[in-house]
Amino acid sequence: MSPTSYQLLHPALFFVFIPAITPGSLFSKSKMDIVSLNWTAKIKFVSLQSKFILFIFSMGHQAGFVSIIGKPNAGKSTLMNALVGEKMSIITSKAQTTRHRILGIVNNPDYQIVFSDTPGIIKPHYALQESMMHQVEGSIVDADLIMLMTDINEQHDEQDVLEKLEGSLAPLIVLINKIDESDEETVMQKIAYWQEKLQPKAVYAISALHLQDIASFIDTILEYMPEHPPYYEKDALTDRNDRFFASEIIREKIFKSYKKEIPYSTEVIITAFKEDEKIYRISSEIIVERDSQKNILIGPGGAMLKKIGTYARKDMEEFFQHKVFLEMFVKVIPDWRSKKNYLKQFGYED
Ligand SMILES: Nc1nc2c(ncn2[C@@H]2O[C@H](COP(=O)(O)OP(=O)(O)OP(=O)(O)O)[C@@H](O)[C@H]2O)c(=O)[nH]1
Ligand SMILES: [Mg+2]
Repeated sequence: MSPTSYQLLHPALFFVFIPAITPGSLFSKSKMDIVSLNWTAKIKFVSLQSKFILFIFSMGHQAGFVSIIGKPNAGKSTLMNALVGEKMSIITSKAQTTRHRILGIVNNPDYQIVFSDTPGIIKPHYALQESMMHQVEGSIVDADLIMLMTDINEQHDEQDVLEKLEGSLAPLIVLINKIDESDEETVMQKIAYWQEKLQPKAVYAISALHLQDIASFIDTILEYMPEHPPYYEKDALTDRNDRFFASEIIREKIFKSYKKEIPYSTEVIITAFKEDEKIYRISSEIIVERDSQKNILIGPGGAMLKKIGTYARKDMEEFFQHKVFLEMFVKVIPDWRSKKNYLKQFGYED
């Protein structure tokens, strides 16, 4: 989110605009003078006040955006979940699991760090992947700090990732992930490689899956966070709603239960989400591209779909801490991944 859009959301706005509309209420002595100011002067007055109030709000408080980028399957979502301490993003062993930029927010009385988990960087082949790459680009533009995550087993073919970083002025940290699958010598070689290749602010070798010292990780990130008031409410964990998480939970089960083609041809839409006191009633549509995929997804006598439904419902009950009744329907929309009108309808930006 850009600082401009922040100003539209932040409660400080009310403090700024109320005196702007009725300046006399704050400055009774010079009421006549202020009322007679022309509009240009008023705007300048508001702008100065707004800067002053933002300054007061930000004193001693740090806030900023941290973008986690990298190739598919590097472990970006695993890291964000570990840092936020909640399962914000779904994780599977398949590449291109994450399709949206998802914010995970870490709050403390003195700071607010807004992490962006992003889709893995690839060369896009269809409109869905183009939208995924636009989301990565947006997160780079917004970033106060970029964390480039790379898998230690990767063979240095990260050209697509490096191209995305061209022109970015944000400080860069490189994270070499999955060191639990490697040895010390390789780790040292990779650290030297990235240090020389990008001259980042720092290179860290980590295992996102077994992240030990989250507090010192956060301290490191704070070195790059500017003084700024919080961008979101201090109890916010994410920008996404319950419908989004419900659809992601179903998508995760599909990614885990089927081989190559089905997961990538599938989208999940939540068509109804009714929060009754005793039970959440959730209806969903699973979209595939062809009849043959629909048959595979449903399985003989509906067995596969039933399995996915049970598996997803249990996870939802844990996530929402509420009983869930889940309905699933499978629908075919030929080539939906290449059709911009459907992508927009499914929540993918241009
Ligand atoms: N051994 C090991 N596996 C890891 C580590 N971090 C993540 N993984 C595994 O790597 C796979 C991919 O992890 P994700 O967090 O989904 O990766 P991602 O970068 O978000 O992937 P995309 O969303 O596809 O771009 C999963 O099977 C994780 O369990 C790690 O530190 N060590
Ligand atoms: Mg991911």
